[in-house]
Parts: sequence; structure tokens; C-alpha cells
Amino acid sequence: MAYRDLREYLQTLEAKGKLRRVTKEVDKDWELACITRWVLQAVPEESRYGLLFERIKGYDMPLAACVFGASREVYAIAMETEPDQIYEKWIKVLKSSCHYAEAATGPCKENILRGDEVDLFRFPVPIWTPGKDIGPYFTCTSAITVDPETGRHNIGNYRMQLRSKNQLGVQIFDNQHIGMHFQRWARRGRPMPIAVAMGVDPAIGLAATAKVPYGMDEFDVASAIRGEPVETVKAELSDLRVPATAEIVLEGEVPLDEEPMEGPFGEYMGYMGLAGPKRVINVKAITHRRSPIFQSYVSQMPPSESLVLQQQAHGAAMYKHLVYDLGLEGIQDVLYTSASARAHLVIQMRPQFPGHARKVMLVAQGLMGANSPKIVTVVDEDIDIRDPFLLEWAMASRVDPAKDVVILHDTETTQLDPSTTLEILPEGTSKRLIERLTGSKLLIDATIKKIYPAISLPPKELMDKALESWEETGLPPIQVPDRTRRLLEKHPGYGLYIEPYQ
Ligand SMILES: Cc1cc2nc3c(=O)[nH]c(=O)nc-3n(C[C@H](O)[C@H](O)[C@H](O)COP(=O)(O)O)c2cc1C
Ligand SMILES: [Mn+2]
Repeated sequence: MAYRDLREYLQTLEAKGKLRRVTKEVDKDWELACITRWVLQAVPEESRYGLLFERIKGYDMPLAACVFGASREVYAIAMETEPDQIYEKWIKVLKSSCHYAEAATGPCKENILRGDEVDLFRFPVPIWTPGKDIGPYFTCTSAITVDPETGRHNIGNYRMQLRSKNQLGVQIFDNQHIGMHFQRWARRGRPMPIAVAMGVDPAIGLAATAKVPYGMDEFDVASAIRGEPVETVKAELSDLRVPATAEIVLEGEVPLDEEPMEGPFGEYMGYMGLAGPKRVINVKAITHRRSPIFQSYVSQMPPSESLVLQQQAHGAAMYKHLVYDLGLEGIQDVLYTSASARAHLVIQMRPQFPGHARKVMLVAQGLMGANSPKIVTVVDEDIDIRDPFLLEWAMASRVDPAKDVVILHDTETTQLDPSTTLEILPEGTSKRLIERLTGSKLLIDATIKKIYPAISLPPKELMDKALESWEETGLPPIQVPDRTRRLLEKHPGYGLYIEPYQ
């Protein structure tokens, strides 16, 4: 059953034990970020939960954080599936054709503010890296725009700086869909109409943080995730559709001629993003529900909510490209590692011929446009790619660096990766030059490529037998790790060799 809105979703999350309320009064300008940061830094992903800050000093609005992406498990609840079914569900969604619905009105219109009544300071917008960020940022922003040629909606999540009571700074890159829309409006000489929905039903939030192929109407994508049409209503100031059950909707325009400085702002790779010229949104109307809930995503230093959101959605897109679009054989699973801020992609596969793994990693590094991975590691199917310990073991024991590592020079990079961009970021660098920087790629073939010695664990049969009478040892019970279970299953026998390309 689809979630009707954020409120209904939060009830479900709480019932599943994955939402905690913070009842202490907190200061949104430093304390809220620090408490959230501690939860992300200290609570292991398996037990992580979303947060509802009930009392924010100076505001009467609660704030929900990490409620869509505290962990893979929380993401699965938001998507109404199981953690190991997320990629398959995404693939089903991208293949389906579900259309959004149009309603005359909805709860998001319970309050309508225009002109002088518009005041963005009404919302408890936190400072996410206190002491370093320029100021408060909206981070959960399903930004709705249309391609003026096709009328199809894009929904994308882009962080927005609170600049004044009616102006936001927005980071629009040319190669993101919002940037493609902006250029199309600019060619017509017209400011781009925009609506920013906040506190939406999770299907919309997950669509907005995923890289969906350009041209798909993302209200349709969100409808496919829900399995039922998203209800939309007309915006007050434009023909844009907005989600009927959103907690808050900001409406306005991106003008063609304004590019003031924005930042510094703590970025998703775990470093400060420096100040630079960015676009703005002039907010001309706000509509909101009665007693709205303010939602934020938590990005910045990993582990973060924004990385879980992108790890799942980008992982699904990469898996779809490799397995379904390109029909590459032997691929079992893919993973953007948790710490790498989607820079490191690991592919688990069953190589079927010499050069197979190398072919796959060469293809994968070039996919996903500006979001292509910087490092690709390929491992065999006996390696549990969700376990960093075993990944490191494979790299240590199956890689001869001189033969198995490929470095590609002068490849596309992201300007948010300080390792490739920092040297020319200082002031005076033109925006065009920053956007055309190149970096490099590291590809590691950590699969077995020749007759190899067998692993030095006792055979499965004997290991299992020892477990059966574990109690008699007098030792405390043990939990068999997934990685060991997998290794034993893939190497059950007594032989002294492993033969590749089976
Ligand atoms: C919290 C958060 C903040 C983000 N901020 C930006 C941003 O400012 N600019 C940007 O291009 N992408 C940003 N992203 C990534 C986009 O949401 C993501 O690339 C998405 O696919 C963009 O939508 P699009 O594919 O329709 O362009 C952010 C993601 C999250 C989770
Ligand atoms: Mn898009």
C-alpha cells in the first residue's frame, strides 16, 4: 500500500522501530547538526534510524532528518521493498509506464502565502557544518521544473542556500537535468519557473535523488515506485504540477541574469565546498499544510543520508546498464562503497574468459555521465562485496599491481572532488574552466585469473560439523558472518586448486 504522504510514512517507520524522537529543545544553528552527525558517525548502519526533532528553539515546526536514507534498510522501507530487492524494484520502476494523476486541490494548499507574506525564515533551516558553512541550507528539495519543449517534469534534489526572506541560492550544473532545463528556458530568453516541494511522500524523494534517464516525467517515476499515481495539483503561479500532499511548496523563478557568490558549504565527499557563483531562486509564493513537518537530508561527511540515497539509486542504475541495457554476462552484484561518496564502484562477477573482468571494468567506468565512478574494483562471486574486510582481502591476495591495475588519464571528473580540482579552484578561475576539469580513473581487476591455490579454510563439511556441537565447547554463541558463509559455500570441497573461468 502506497504511503499517502510523509506523515503516514513516518508512522510506519516508527512502528518498525526505525524512527527516534528527539524531545530536547535544540538549536538549529549548531546543535541539530552535531546530534545528527553523532548518530551517523556512532551508530552502525544496521541499527541506524531516522530522527524527528520535536522542539527547535524559536520555531514551532518539527524537523525530520535521515528518514529516507538512514540506512539501506530504511531506504527499503521508503521504497516499500526489501533491502536485497532494491535494485530489482528500481529496474521494474524504470520499465513501467505509470502516470501521475491531476487533482483540483490538496492539503498542500491549506495555507497560501504570496508577495510580502513570503518569508523563508519561518522554517527551521539548519546550518549543517556549523562554523564553516556560509549559513542555513535547505537540503531536502524536490525541485520541479519542466522542459519547455516537451512539458515533461523533472524532479531533482539540489541543496539551496537561504539567502534572504524570499531568495535561495541554488547549485545548478549544466549536466544535471535542472541545468538542461535552465538552458532551454534561457534560450527562449525566459526565467525558469520552479517549484520546490519539501516533506513529500518518499516515492517522490527517492525519484528526486536518483539519476533517472533524461526525459522521463519524474512524477510518473514516483508513481511507479508507489504503484499508484502520485496526486498532483497546479502551482499557484505557473502551470507546474506539485505534489498534492507535500508539507511545503515554494514557488518562484530562476532569473537569467543573477549569479551571486554562494558557499562555502560542507560537501558530500567529506570536505568543504568553496564559495563560487551560483544561480538563485526568487521565491514568490509559499503554500503549506497545517502544522507542517520540515524535512532535511543529511549530507556532508560520510557516512551520510545523501550517500545512502545515491548508493542505492546509482547502484540500481549501474546494475541496470551493465546487466539489462548492455547485456554483459556474469555480473552478480554492484556496490558503491559506503565511505567512498560514490567514487568507488565494486562489481561482483563470475569471469567466463580471460579479459572478461577487464572488459567489464572498462565499460563501467564510463557509465553514468558526470556521476561515473573514479575507482572500479572487480571481484569474484565468492567475495561478499558488502563486507569491507573481504574486499580488502581480495585486493591484497588476488591483485598483482603491475598487471591488474589500469590507470586512465584525462577522464571526466566531478568538480566536487577536491583531489582533482583543488589546485585550480582559487579565486579568479572561470566557471567554464572549473566545469571542464579532467581527472583520472583507477581500475582494479581483483578476480582470479589463473590456476590458484585453494583457500586455507577447512572444508565446509568440517566447519559445519564444528558448529553443530558449538554449545559443548562452553564458548559463547557465535554469529556466522555472511562473508564466511559465502566463502564456504563457494569453496566447499577438499581440492588444492581453484580453476578460473568455470
Ligand atoms: C542532500 C542532497 C543534495 C544534493 N545537492 C545537489 C546540488 O546542489 N546540485 C546537484 O547537481 N546535485 C545535487 N544532488 C544530487 C542530485 O540530487 C542527483 O544527482 C539527482 O539525480 C539530480 O536529479 P536529476 O538527475 O534530475 O538532475 C544532491 C543530492 C542530495 C541527496
Ligand atoms: Mn532527472
